[in-house]
Amino acid sequence: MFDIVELSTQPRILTLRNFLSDEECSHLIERARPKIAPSTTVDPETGKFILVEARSSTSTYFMIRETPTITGIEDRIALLLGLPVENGEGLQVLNYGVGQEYRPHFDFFDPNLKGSSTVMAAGGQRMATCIMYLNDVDEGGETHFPEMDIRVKPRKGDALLFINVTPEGEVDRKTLHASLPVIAGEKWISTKWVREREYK
Ligand code: PD2
Ligand code: ZN
Repeated sequence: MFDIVELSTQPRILTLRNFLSDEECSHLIERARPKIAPSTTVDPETGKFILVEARSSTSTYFMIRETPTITGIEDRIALLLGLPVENGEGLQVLNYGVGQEYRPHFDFFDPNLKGSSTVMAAGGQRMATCIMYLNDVDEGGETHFPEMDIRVKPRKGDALLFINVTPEGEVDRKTLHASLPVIAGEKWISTKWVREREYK
């Protein structure tokens, strides 16, 4: 079983110590490695996927329940959140080399932006984010919440879980977060974004 440490109550931010086993970490890295490519983000104006300087990592994704190991991880996240596996987007795997980062952003879709309705048509809002650290980073690469001055050092097997909406159901702008540049070594993570409804 993993240990849960609360970093913030609102927004709710939890670290889950030893959430993944070493085997689960290497399963994700080895299956992602051959297919990683420069990361894209959603263009807030058009809702289309675009390449941006703000996200310099390379990445790939899996289908939900793509392998028995992935199914095990997805079941655990679903149980913890009380939301069905079907609400999850496929796991993403990201790799950051030295100097690569993910600048401050929100994981929720901003209701004020034109492109959000396109991406929200399938499954609605991104209620929760679960970032899983797949390796130890020699230096840098912390996940940073600048509005709350919270920094989380990547530690192999740990996960970071946070809720992107307030209890009233509004998007929570205090969840602004970034991946600080890697200074030495490399960083591998896997992200699960969980929607309000079934994601199709
Ligand atoms: O790699 C991270 O620490 C990170 C930081 C911010 C990942 C994401 N966002 C994400 O995948 O949304
Ligand atoms: Zn993010």
